[in-house]
Amino acid sequence: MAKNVIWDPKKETMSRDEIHEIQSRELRNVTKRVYDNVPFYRQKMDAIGVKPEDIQEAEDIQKLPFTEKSDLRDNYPFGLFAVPREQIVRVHASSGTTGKPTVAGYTQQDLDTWADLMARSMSCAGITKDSVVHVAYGYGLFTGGLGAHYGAERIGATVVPASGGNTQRQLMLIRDFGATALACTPSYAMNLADAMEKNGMDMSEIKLEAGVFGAEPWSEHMRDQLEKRLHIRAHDVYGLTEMMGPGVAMDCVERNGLHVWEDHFLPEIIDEDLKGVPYGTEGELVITTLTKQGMPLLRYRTHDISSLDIRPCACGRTHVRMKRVKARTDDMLIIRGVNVFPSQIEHSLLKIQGIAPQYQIVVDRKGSLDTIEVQVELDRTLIGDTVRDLEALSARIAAQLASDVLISCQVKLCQPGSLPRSEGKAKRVIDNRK
Ligand code: DLL
Repeated sequence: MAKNVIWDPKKETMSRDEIHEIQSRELRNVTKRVYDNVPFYRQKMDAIGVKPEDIQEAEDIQKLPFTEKSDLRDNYPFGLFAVPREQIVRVHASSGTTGKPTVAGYTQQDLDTWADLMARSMSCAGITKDSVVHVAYGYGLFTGGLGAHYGAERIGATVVPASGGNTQRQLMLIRDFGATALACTPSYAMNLADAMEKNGMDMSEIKLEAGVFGAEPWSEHMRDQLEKRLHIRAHDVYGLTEMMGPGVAMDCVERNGLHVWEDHFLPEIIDEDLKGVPYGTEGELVITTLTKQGMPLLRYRTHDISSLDIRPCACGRTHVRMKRVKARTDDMLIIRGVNVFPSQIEHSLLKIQGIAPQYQIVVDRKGSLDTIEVQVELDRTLIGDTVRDLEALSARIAAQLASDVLISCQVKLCQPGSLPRSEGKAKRVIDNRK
């Protein structure tokens, strides 16, 4: 097993009582901060008759209003900042699928906290000052590149700020600079693995040991594949622009859930009626930023589906673990009345031999009937197989999907390398009904 590196033992292994005390204190502070400085929150709290004095303990969070993505859009661009614009030293934004981007503003203190939390997170993957970290997340408004960059620098590692794109050059840099850790989306890591195989790269020249992968849902099967193909330990890092960026949570050597850095974030899981659910129950993840200065958010609805696990972790960290995010509530497709998550389709496909983990889901409507086509690439080793073999493979995939996902899908087998590749987050679903 990999070495258990803890960046900040004092903060990462403190007792649950200490965590509770910090959370209660910081929740009091942040509630007062937003009530005094953000008109949006003052109005929201006044509307439900809650005053900052009503918030004393962490449990009082349930009295506070939720924040939605649409609230950020309505207050675009800087309406939710809690400090004068001159104190904001950086902005990031996430593109979103429709309309205006979601904007986040950081004070110098926020950037400092972020670097620390990314240092904690990357240490979970065994990264130390001796590591060479190749960052292939996009740099720019997207938080992935700069987030990973400052975290690795804080650790004292050698950072290669490659950013996204130009896969051939990335491979050359990974080999020639002796990268020991790779930070990018899991789908891009898969593209790099494909390209290494296609180029016939000598894997003994590649020194990679760890991957810091996130920004999109990925499965345990995908983790297995990435570990085998890149000869690494693949770790899951979670985060979102609204909270900060990557580094809200990260899985440790145990890889049995992601530790949420609870001295800075207060996570909750809610059900469809917006009520809190017990530990272990799945629902929507809601997060409150406890220490952010630039743009603190109360009870932000992430729409990511997860659950929380409070049981002690063998790594020694005491911070609660969230289950890896397999899907978002708004990713759910309703096909002929059946709820389908793209991650279920991925999970099903990865069980089948002979296909590559590259797929796209095309949803359409013919007359009044929804149709779903799953396009999936053939494994390179199958090129030259007969039409009959391919028909049998197609039928096997359709049967597996019907049994796992409970709907009939058309299956289209595609040539290796023919489906569009992304350099950042993969676009798995094309829904032509919209
Ligand atoms: O994706 C921040 C990030 C960058 C995280 C690099 C990890 C690594 P946004 O672009 O705002 O921020 O997208 C946030 O991406 O609500 C999830 O739906 C999804 N997401 C992020 N990390 C994971 C993960 C960045 N590890 C949205 N697993 C979130 C599953 C993830 N989904």
